Amino acid sequence: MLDRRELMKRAGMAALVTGLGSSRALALDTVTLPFDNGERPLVRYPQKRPMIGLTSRPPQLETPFSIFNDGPITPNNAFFVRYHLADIPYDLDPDKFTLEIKGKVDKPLKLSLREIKKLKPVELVAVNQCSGNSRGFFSPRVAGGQLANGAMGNARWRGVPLKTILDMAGVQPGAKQVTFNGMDGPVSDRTPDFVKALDIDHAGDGEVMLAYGMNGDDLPFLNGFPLRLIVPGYYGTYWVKHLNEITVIDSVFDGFWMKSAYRIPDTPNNSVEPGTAPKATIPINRFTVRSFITNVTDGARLRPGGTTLKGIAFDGGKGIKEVAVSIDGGKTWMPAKLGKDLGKYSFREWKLKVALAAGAYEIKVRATNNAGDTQPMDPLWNPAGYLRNVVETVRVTAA
Ligand SMILES: Nc1nc2c(c(=O)[nH]1)N[C@H]1C(S)=C(S)[C@@H](COP(=O)(O)O)O[C@H]1N2
Ligand SMILES: [Mo]
Repeated sequence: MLDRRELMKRAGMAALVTGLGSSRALALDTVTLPFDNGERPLVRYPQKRPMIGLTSRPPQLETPFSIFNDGPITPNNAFFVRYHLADIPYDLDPDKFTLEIKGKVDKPLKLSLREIKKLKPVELVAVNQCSGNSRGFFSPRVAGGQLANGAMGNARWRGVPLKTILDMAGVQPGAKQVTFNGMDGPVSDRTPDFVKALDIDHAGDGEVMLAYGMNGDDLPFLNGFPLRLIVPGYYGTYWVKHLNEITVIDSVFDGFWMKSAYRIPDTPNNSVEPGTAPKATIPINRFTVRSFITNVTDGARLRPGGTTLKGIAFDGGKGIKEVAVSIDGGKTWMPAKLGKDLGKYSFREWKLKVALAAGAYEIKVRATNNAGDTQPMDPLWNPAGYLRNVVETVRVTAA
């Protein structure tokens, strides 16, 4: 017998499938992102509030930036969506879903969602950020999705450590990497399937996680229902959605999405002279340090007097040590007050009260992590438009 909760879940899923599969997303309005050709439709998808639409097949949705001012956790219905391949498993049945673990293991496994949920759960707050977040601001411009700053989000993930499952399967000596494949696929067989890999030690570090829960709910379909990989501190490209196949291998994986795509220059700060190509590249890995002002937008007019500036900062997992704010274009800096620590992989809120006499201000924010890494005053450049972390500026007038 199905209980009420289970029935409701299935009805919800069915509605979701029809919504996504047959009708097209509803365009509501448009927004203009602050760079050339920045006009975007605001679109509606099941389980999502109006989002900034980048592409529709597959759906790619950016979070409207104002959401980041509401709190350090990004709501599920506002969390960005990124896909590469248009064949998305809209009709997947969570009761039939299985995760396969195979390759260089003693005991290949096939686990149902129910079996995975019976294993001891862990929870972790972590930022997911697309490698190309903020790519639209690159100058000179680069090819790829022209995103503003909304291809990131912070959630409380619930699931099981990947280590638990690797230990159950028994990794064999000589294992080098683990590959991850999800249920989505290419529509043409000339497009390589989306498969990502992590080194065996990283995969088994106890932090990399198989998540089925997000902010106290199931994962939204478009964020990888029913199971996705969480790679804390690492760019979203590794966070494989609709994950159903894990393979332990004894070589370095050479699939397209590791060997050719998602590479950064192998230089000291992973940047090159604008407009040039790097001699050597490595796979993209941890986030650079970033910080944003969330409660004042560029071009805003404020009342003279006291104003509390507020925002968020994050990094690739050392944790944020300090956030400094300048209201004079970077000449002098004041330390901001950090908000509650939700863990070293989370957004960290900051705020600072400043006094603004009538006049024009160039407000900047710069974070430093516990390893001493900080943000450059001038943007760094790489041909794929990754890793953007220049000190952000908003210009306001008090009048
Ligand atoms: N199965 C699958 N997983 C995927 C992708 C994909 O195309 N297919 N894209 C990756 C990339 S590049 C990013 S940035 C994140 C985005 O996660 P989200 O859509 O939940 O925000 O998913 C990752 N996982
Ligand atoms: Mo991404």
